[in-house]
Amino acid sequence: MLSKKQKEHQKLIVYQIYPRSFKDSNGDGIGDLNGITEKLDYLKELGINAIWLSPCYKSPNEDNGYDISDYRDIMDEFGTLDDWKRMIDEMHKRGIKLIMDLVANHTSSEHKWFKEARKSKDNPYRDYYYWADQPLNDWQSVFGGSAWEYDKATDQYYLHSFAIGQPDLNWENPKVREEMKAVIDYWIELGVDGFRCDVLDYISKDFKLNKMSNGPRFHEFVHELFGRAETEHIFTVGECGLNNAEDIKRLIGADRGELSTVFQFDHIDVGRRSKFAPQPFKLDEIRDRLIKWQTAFQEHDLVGTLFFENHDQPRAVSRFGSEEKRYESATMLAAMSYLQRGIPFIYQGQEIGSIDPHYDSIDDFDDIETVNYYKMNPEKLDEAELIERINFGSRDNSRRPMPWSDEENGGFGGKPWIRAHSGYKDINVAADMSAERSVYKFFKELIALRTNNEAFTDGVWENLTGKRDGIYIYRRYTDSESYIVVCNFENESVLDIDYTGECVLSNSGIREINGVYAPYECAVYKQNDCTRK
Ligand code: TEU
Ligand code: CA
Repeated sequence: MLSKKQKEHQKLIVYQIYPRSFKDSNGDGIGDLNGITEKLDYLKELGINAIWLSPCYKSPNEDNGYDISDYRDIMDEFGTLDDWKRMIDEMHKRGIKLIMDLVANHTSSEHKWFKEARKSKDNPYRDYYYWADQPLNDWQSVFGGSAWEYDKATDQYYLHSFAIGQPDLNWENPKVREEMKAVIDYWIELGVDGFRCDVLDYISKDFKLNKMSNGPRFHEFVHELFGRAETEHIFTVGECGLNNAEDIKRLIGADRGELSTVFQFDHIDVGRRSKFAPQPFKLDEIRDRLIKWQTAFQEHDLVGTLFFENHDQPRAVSRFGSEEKRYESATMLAAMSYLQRGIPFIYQGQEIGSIDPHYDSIDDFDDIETVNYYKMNPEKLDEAELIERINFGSRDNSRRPMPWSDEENGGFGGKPWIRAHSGYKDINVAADMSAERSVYKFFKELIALRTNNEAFTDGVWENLTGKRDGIYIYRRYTDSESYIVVCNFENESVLDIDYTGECVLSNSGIREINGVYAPYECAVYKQNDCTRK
């Protein structure tokens, strides 16, 4: 049985905003908080009820806000704390919750703690970070190169799991944990409803077993942060690379006082053993992993997350669907994912079926991981091939300014901080909303279907796929309602699917019930037989 809280969480429909690229309200080319406030009616209309806002704190932007120099204030380009207060107020007025990004593993090297720490070995802030005379191991930074950076002032190395400008906090130091609790409480005081916790499993390292994340004190630290009266009502989702149901249960089990849920990447890691190099894969493999985790979470009374995209990932249509059959695959992927058991997360632009853009020059990219990869060129590729790889794997794929219309720069605002999406004239909010086959409209219908029927929020999930390739069929049901979701995720027709009933959602107009599914066709049927197993 799920707890009351877990049941509430299953009703969330979260929309992720990458603020730099969402809406520029004052024409300086950078998305901002007032821009978000302007667009709340658009989001309300879509049907979402929570927003995860990627970091909006003060930052030198080496990693676009994931390098924080002041946890308690707003980045200048994004506005002021007053703008933020107005924004959250307007969200709450519309019944939309705000989930802030909590980057607890590292600060910016421009944070006052680090500026102090690097001054001298006996500085009171020294132990807020990891220092050593020599690199303690051969750990590699996620963005390339050694994770240990030499710092001249004190002739020692410091640890950074990500960019050089993102030194890792030393969570073994109780003062660091106190600081982070105070940060959490500061935002709770100001009314936030939750936190998405960036690379949370990195906060405990295992120097003995040589693991950068998920070290021996991980659960203890998370419990210390979120197992408190102050955080009782707060929704938390951890970005954690856990890959086994028992481990996940230890983190998000209802009785643990740790997190509400986690992001796992198993399903989208298919076909991408390396970030920039395409690998052959079959969508059946993704389907099988979805089934595996649906089964495990249900068995263990856990609530998971449902997503294909975020600000680190390519667009799902380009990676898992078909750009030629954009409408069909964008909508099918949405149905396939979001009607399952768990909490849907929609990434900005996904609701209009965005695809990956394309550019010919490195100058049109900004992401630190991409730029590092270009500079290091680890496989010594020629320029053309390197640029192709970057177009394939760059995190900028999903970080282009949100195209609101076909006006200059997609109606985003001023000349954007990063080149506009190469395809904004064709794919933009205004065009999609008024199209006959509108991805937005499908998302809206799908969200309404999910929101208004308990079978999807709280019902049992049952796999009906059988042994066939190319399809995913599942049922969601309670004692009083039952729905069958049929997804053909291949670019081929499939035959002989005999699930029928009243068709309540489909991406092919009104379905004739003939058992044939066109490429990327999906349909949801309401059934009369609701027997709970
Ligand atoms: O990303 C965490 C991360 O570990 C990587 O898995 C991710 O694959 C990375 O983007 C490489 O492509 C989080 C944030 O989501 C990301 O935007 C930040 O850059 C990173 O943490 C550091 O804070
Ligand atoms: Ca702006």
